[in-house]
Amino acid sequence: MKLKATNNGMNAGLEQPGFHIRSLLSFRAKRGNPIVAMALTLTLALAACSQQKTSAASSSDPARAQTGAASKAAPATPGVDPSTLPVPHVDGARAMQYTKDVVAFGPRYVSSPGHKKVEEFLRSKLKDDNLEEDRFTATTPDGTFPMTNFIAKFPGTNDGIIVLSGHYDTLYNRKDFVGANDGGSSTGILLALADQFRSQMKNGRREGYSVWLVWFDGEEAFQHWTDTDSVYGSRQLAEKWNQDGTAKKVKAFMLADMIGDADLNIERDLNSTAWLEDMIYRAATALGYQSHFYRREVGMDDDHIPFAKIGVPVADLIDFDYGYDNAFWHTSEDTMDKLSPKSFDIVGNVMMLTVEMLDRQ
Ligand code: 1BN
Ligand code: ZN
Repeated sequence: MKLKATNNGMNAGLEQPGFHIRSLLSFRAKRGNPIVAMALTLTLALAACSQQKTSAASSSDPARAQTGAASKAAPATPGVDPSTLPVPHVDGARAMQYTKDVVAFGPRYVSSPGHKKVEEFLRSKLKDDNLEEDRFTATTPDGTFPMTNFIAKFPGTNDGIIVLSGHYDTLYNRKDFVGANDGGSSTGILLALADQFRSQMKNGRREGYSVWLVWFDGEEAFQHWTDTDSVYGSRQLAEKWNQDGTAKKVKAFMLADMIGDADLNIERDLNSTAWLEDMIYRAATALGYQSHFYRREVGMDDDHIPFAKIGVPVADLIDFDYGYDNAFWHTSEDTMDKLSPKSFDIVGNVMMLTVEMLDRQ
């Protein structure tokens, strides 16, 4: 069963490059309208129902077809029951502190002093890990710039790689924008996840797949979000991994973006791979966090798309309803006071449990 949302013009202001909203009813439910409250009940029931759909059933969606992510078959083995796995304990307060440290550097746009400081910060926090710096030069509408993706590698006993990622840059030349949620929260949660994977290492390996944590540079557009002015770091790395054969080894790619919002609602992204999104929902449900997941269906354009285009299974964990009508997004209001350690707990633990599920596929 699927909720059919019609666009009657009420959400017209939300339509923008990179973002396409599908579930109007569930979106409007946040606003406290009584009709919408009824719709919410219906939406939640329908959403729960839709979770049982197979990935094949939802792969007819044209939004999925555009990335090719839908064509990637789900793993052949039956899914592991997440309730049989140990409960993960990602430290949300620590993730929040990392985010606060990063935000204190000020704006982190490419070429800014804050950008250099966050790069130094990543080097210092990851100094004991196998850290690779993927340096490249990006051509943007404002000229060419050096950029760097950071990759912390935690080798595993299984043959294959799970990528967990986010971005650390902020909007170009915006001196009033510190991106606590947008760019800050992804940096912080990945550092807290690094703490977890570091503690799992025995004789230089973790039990399971290799986990690679990636902090992308240049996610934000320099002028206006287009295919050529956005996601510079992920486009560069996807191309590199496609060329050198790494992409074929990637079992799953998860992106965390804007996950610190105290009012956490992770979208179901129609541009992500259905079986991986389903697996994430099963992990969230096992941990009792399902109310924070998939109230809306959206089509997101973000750092996962370059990997979807080369056939890697991807999932974007993003809350794109940040403040009333997403009012804090890309504004000077994107500050630490809007975030909660609980949201970092939720997303961190769900990502961790999903990794453990993938390990056992
Ligand atoms: C997310 C956070 N994005 C940028 N900062 C991606 C995006 C781009 C989302 C355009 C919607 C529209
Ligand atoms: Zn942004």
